[in-house]
Amino acid sequence: MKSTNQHITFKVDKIRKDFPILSRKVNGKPLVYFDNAATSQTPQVVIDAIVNYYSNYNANIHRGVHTLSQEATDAYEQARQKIQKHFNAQHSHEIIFTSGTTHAINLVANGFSSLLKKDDEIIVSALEHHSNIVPWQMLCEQTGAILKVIPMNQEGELIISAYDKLLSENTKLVFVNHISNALGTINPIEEIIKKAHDVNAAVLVDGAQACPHLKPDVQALDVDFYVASAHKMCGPTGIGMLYGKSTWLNKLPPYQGGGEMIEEVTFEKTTYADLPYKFEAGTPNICGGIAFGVAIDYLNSIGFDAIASYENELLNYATQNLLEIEGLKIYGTSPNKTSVISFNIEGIHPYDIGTIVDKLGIAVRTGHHCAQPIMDFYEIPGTVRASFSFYNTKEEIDALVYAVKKAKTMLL
Ligand code: 7TS
Repeated sequence: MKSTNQHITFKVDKIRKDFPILSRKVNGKPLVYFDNAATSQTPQVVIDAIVNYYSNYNANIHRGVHTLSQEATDAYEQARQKIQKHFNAQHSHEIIFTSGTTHAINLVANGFSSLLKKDDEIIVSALEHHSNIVPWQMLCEQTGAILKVIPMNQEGELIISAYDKLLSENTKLVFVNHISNALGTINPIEEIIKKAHDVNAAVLVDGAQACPHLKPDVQALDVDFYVASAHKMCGPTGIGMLYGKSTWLNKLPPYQGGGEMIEEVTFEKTTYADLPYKFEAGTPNICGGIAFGVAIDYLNSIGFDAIASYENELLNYATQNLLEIEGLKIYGTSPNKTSVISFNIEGIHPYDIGTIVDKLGIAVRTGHHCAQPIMDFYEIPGTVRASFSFYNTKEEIDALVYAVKKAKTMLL
């Protein structure tokens, strides 16, 4: 991301007070939370929204004439509209609540099982999280479609010239993440979408890692499907969303059958509800949906330009300081990346570094990050991943650098 000087006005001390968990200690040290790519922390306004829901208007939605049910229904549907506005979807019924990114991807993959035939081609990228690989492999097994992979280079970028060669009139679907969870690379999704559309293929973009850092405009992108999880965006777990162009969502069959998703049921034939309810069988995560809307309001109150600029500052600071440690190698060196640093120290297993830095209160993720093909590409078992959010500080990065140096001295 491009650097600007906007961080000067970024009031991180004030922002940190919004997050109660940031004042706790871990192993006797102040918590340094650098596992934001796995899940973000929750600001008090979101916690309050959850408490308020269960304290004051907990009820099932879309079915009761009573006041509580109407209040809950209104709040849930208002959250859908907030999400629509945030992603600039044309219609609110193009926003489907799901339990998260994984659920949203499986919903689309399942829908395409009736639209694909043998030898149709599906393209994924080498940078995907397992949740954007395995559902498509399952779909290929069911339909006889063929999975092709856009390769990556040493910097952790997709090789677009190879993508050009994979595209053909047989390509029906392209799936790519907006930002890689393991390396932080920001993929050129505008170009990927445009090229797929040139051969009439549909595109699903996995925005799980992008949405905490930027504000996607689904109409400007002209993307067919865009998916995200609230828990990486300061919202709660168990809720996420699928954006789909209504033309596509109308074509796809329902994912699950049950209450809420029907128009009329008889034992002879059932007709399905209109969008979005066709894809929302059963009692949804009502409180989660409402809290997701509050999390989006919170992020917008800080502002995505300010977030991107400040996080870029943290990324540059951490990159420079970590690279001063001899033997430390960073994986994912694209100039176009977000605030994720995946690294190893020669001769040390990532798990051992993770364990020692945790003793000093620092939370990082270690392992393959559900992106084994990337680890296979670099021929490593995994990495240590530090992922920064707008509530992190340079002092916390200093603590990480100190802890990694200490781990190195202990382990080598
Ligand atoms: N896609 C990407 C790019 C992700 O990073 C993740 C989760 C998912 C999909 C799945 O999201 P879920 O909310 O349905 O679980 N990524 C990570 C991670 O990097 N560390 O823990 C979870």
